[in-house]
Amino acid sequence: MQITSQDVLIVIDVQNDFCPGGALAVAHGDFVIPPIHQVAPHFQHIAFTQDWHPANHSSFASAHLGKTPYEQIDLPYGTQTLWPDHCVQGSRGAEFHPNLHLPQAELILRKGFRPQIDSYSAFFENDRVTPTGLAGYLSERNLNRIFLVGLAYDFCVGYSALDARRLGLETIVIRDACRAIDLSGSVAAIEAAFAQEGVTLIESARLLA
Ligand code: VGL
Ligand code: ZN
Repeated sequence: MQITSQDVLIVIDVQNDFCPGGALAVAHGDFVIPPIHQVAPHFQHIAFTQDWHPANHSSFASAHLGKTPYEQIDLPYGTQTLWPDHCVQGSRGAEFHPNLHLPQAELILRKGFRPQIDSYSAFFENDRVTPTGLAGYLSERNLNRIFLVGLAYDFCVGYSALDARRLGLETIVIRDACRAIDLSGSVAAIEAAFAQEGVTLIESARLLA
């Protein structure tokens, strides 16, 4: 697969709290780093997202009396899964994993900083209408095909991929450079949506050939 100057690699939330030992650890979350390092040299453009919550964020179970992590609640914008406190602004857990080394990345996009709304997707918050600004950034820079890697496959990577399709971007998820949380069928659900919306799944080897 040929990478061009209109392609961008978007590295989703490879942060300490999503890796082993972190507050919302994804199984083998750090295993995404070697394939990301393998594909990165093929791209002329790289962007990061960084989950970046204020303390007491509304997606934290601890912010809701009597609620525990992984329960769901209804918020004004829809159903929200509650998480352990994670990726709090300025904390160690919110930092990128120390082994991730991509100094050439051109953008770090922070998301989830509004106290009352969670933001899985790199493009829209969980109300599906509040933009993060990424669509405008990509459009101004004439970047129209995105390759997604990182954490978590079935939440922030998946929602970003579906929103990218909604925006008309060609969207490719590099499956072996992602790891999933897999909460009550979330992997099957996101893959059904990928098939429906035209998100392409590939293995990193496709880019290295
Ligand atoms: C994520 C749950 C909560 C993710 C972020 O990066 O997939 N998941 N916040
Ligand atoms: Zn979060």
